Amino acid sequence: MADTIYALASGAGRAGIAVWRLSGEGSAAALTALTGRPLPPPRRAVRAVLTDRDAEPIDDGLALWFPAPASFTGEDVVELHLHGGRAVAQALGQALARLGLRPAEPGEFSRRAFANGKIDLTHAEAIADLVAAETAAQRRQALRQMDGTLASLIESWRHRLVSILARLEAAIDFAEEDLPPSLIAQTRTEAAALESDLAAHLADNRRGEILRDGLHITLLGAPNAGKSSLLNRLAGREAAIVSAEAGTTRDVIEVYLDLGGWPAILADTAGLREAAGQIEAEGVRRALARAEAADLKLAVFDAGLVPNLDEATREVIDDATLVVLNKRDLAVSPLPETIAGRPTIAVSAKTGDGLDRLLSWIEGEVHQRFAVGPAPVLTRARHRAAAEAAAVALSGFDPSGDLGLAAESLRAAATALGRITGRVETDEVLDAIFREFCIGK
Ligand SMILES: Nc1nc2c(ncn2[C@@H]2O[C@H](COP(=O)(O)OP(=O)(O)OP(=O)(O)O)[C@@H](O)[C@H]2O)c(=O)[nH]1
Ligand SMILES: [Mg+2]
Repeated sequence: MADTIYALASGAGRAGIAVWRLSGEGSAAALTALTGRPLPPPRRAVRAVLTDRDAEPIDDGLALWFPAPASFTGEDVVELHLHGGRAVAQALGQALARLGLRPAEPGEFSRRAFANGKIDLTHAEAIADLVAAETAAQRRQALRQMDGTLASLIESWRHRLVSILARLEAAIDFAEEDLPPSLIAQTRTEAAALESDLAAHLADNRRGEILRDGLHITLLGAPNAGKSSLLNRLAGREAAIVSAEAGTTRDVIEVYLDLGGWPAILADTAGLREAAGQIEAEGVRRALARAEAADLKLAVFDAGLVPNLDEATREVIDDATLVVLNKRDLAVSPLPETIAGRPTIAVSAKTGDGLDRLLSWIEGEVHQRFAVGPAPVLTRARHRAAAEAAAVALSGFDPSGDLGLAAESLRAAATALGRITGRVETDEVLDAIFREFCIGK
């Protein structure tokens, strides 16, 4: 029998109300022991005066009883709504421990719900994402996934695989001379259609993952171009040190932004140049490494130096770069409209001129590149790896050769897809997934 577990499901610390959750076969006995009364009717909130075994009062609150299997975990569950305070929490924890319950591990409730077939893995992950969501777009994505959109997409792909497999197996049963040629042709067409659907979802620019994890934007430019000043302006606070001395920023400094619902991590970096010392050289190395990994780059030039443009900055410009001409207030020459083929935007971090335009430009780019449409998307690297493995297996499908081998590649693809929803998964992988959850979930 699995242990009966308990946890504070609401946030820790002082609060008007704290919600506790108990799950497992011992939940009912724990509730009757704490209240000294029979079990209340299922799924109805009832007043509950809780006392410890030596009749020491714990708190006066509400209790709900969810008998298995109609509960979140699929086990017997009790929910207690008590006053949120440290002393109440301590007294209840002690009383529950004495009754033989143990504190839940992070994600243990969700894991039990998964084990009991109440939710699939993508649903469990969506709950964790919803709790962690910090922007409106993240919340919407988590809700969509919780609704089962990703799971049903994956399941529909699996069903298609299974139906191709069924046809192929029928073909295997025919004697070679009786084999209807259309049967094999059909499996080929269907496999190719599925392969291209998979490819279309894999070529989604990692939208779902980026929305979940945050978009990485990196500021790059020559020393003194005003990168740190821009970061402070965009963040609305003095996060980075600004000075007239070239080479002020050495390490990478990050701030978090909400770009119209998109969570973004904006990184300030050391100015690009042949560094004077070891520390600065390391800073430049880090800046370039960040640039490599960034989803979007902001290349910053000093407008006061136009027409002389910093060569090292120009070199980092690519399709994922927005070009910013800062210090517009100091510009003396006409400013170029494009640099390295990319349009420029002129701003002044000092006066604030052009910053609203810059911000909406960044938002527009983000939206255009990564906006998540209504179609479900892969939201984790785990999903992508499994879908890629399925695509690879499927690309090996060749019904004109050995039919047994062809069937094998379909099975391998189905297994890979099954990993996403958790149909096929090892304990080790499940441990890693649920460990990320908070306690009480
Ligand atoms: N006039 C004017 N000065 C600016 C502007 N933006 C930044 N500065 C000044 O330029 C100098 C350098 O600014 P920083 O933001 O430290 O430049 P940085 O690119 O971070 O420099 P490093 O960290 O050394 O690479 C400071 O004296 C800023 O006050 C601007 O738009 N106009
Ligand atoms: Mg700086």
